[in-house]
Amino acid sequence: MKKVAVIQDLSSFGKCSLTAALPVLSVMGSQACPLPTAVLTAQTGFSSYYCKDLTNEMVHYTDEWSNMGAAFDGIQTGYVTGEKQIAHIFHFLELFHRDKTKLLVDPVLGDDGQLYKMFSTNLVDQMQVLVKTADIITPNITECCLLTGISYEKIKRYKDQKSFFQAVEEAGRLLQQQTNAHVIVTGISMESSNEIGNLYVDAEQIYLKQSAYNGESYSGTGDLFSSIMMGGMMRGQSIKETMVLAQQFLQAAITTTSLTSFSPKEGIHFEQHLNLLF
Ligand code: PXL
Repeated sequence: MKKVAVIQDLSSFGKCSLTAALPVLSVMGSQACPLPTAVLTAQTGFSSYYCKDLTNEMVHYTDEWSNMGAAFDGIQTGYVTGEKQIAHIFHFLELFHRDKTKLLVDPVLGDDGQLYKMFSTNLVDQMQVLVKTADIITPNITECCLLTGISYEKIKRYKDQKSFFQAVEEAGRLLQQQTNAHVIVTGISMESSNEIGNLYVDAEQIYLKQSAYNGESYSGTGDLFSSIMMGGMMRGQSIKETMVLAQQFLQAAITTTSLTSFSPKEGIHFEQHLNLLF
């Protein structure tokens, strides 16, 4: 059985990070080994939450797992609480990132053109180094802009679809060239559009897949997406094929959620659709 180290926080409410990654990786047939970076009562989009930062505990996982002789087929990183955690991730990678290990970095930094308020530009600098070690990166447009230095406002100013997608393509291509990774730019949508897409870019190809969109931004969808990508890689599925599967899954779960009064910050009703990933 393939083993994936999942370096992420555990948020009790919000259906994101580890609460998204664990069920997805399990149903897709991999063993998920969580390295919890923080424990939160709820994800940071809630008006109030308590966060126990576990930065200083991360080294124990690295040491103990190394002493056990643990090895991973995949390593997945997501939300971090600060740049010190990225330093621990580098240490972890020195020990566990082998030639055959697939490393997925979801550079969780911001949304809607804004760096999340608890993050510093130092963190962006460190993330720029981390993404260069990855096999696959899954930024949204904001994160792609923060990592490449491309202007988010300039991309959003395009009002015709063709120029907008061309500008996103340019940003995705630049990130691909800077990192040499497989890049998927996620959650691409023009203002008031009823479609949302993901753009896959590697050294040879570029592929956009769009789905219907209800205009809401739900907690955890990026984490579910990146976990599905990791699950697919572990099963030997192609990135394109897995990306299409991830979109079908998210669309089904979002449709179910939109029929309820669930608030977007609470996440999506993905549990009853996990069979799509089996
Ligand atoms: O979904 C990304 C994420 C993960 N973990 C925490 C978050 C967020 C996004 O805001 O707050 C704690």
